[in-house]
Amino acid sequence: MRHELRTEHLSLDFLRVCEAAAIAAARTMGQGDRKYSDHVAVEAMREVMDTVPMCGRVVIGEGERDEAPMLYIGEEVGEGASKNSGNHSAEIHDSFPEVDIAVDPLEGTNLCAVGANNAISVLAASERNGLLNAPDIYMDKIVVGPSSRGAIDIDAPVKDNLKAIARKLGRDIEDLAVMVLERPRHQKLIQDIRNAGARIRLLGDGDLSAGISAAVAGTNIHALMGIGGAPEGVLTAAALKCLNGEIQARLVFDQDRLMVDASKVPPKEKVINRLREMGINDPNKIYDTNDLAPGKKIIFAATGVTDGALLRGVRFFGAGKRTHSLVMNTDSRHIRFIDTVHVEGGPDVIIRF
Ligand code: VTB
Repeated sequence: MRHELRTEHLSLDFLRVCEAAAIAAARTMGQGDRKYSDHVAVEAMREVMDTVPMCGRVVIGEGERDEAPMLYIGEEVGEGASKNSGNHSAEIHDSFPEVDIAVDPLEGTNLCAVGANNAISVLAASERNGLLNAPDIYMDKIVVGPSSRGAIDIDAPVKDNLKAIARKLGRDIEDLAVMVLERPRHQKLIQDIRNAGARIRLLGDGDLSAGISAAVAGTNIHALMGIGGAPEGVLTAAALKCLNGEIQARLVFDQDRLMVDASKVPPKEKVINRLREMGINDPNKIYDTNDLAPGKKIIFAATGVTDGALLRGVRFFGAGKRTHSLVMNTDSRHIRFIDTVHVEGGPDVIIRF
């Protein structure tokens, strides 16, 4: 009989998966080779993933099967992935829970390559169909924490949203700090935020960790606004479900609006056809947290690669390494910040507090 997904049980398995990816990526920090950093994170994540007792299916991964050798969309992962390999009987395989997986083994490849803050390894999981199979295109997002839930509207003027957030937080607009990816496409957004009087933290990369920070009080970040990746939007939504935050989002495929290299954005008609194939009939739909992560049982795990607002980066020392992670799920009211010492040496190794 197939077991149902027990989030508490699998959470620590997914922690191991993120830790492995973060350690591998952190080893390459500052080497200036973002592709290599990503590659080692993917390999490490993939390897540990197969030790997780589940029948996993990648819904957000490294790309389509023909462009990604590992963690491609549709790839089956976990101990139950292949009935013919491994040491388990078919009966045991069938008992593993069915899990959908969204991964970003190295969110912020550039950040890792230059040793900048906020690179993380991330994984979200849910029961089948609990995470939107979002295309790898751009997405406009606005993310806020629990206090500002219900106050934002992605179609409203920036100033109105900031006013509403400030009111909910019991402060002035001038006291807000908004995170925005530093990109030419955000020139107007940045100007609008400045005109409204709020403060801004421009990000080189990594709007996923910024979105999580916006949902956690005490980080001194009150919102994330602007256009980043759609897959990152789904992962953010998974985290927000556990943190009671809110995201509103909409896919963006207009080359004029994106102001990125034309090779990065396929023609609009092509994208719309592709979306239709994926079951997305209204390309202008506004997604909320539950549309992006509809799952009833969601697990979210992230490990810091480089230091960040929320998580410390991997530290290496003579006899091992130390990682800092965030692990949470929608079932239990536990938000775990986990500090792990990975001991490598023998019985004389000294463990520091
Ligand atoms: C976005 C953002 C990510 O890369 O995908 C961005 O969501 C890519 O945007 O967090 P550009 O094409 O404009 O560079 C990240 O910042 C890092 O992967």
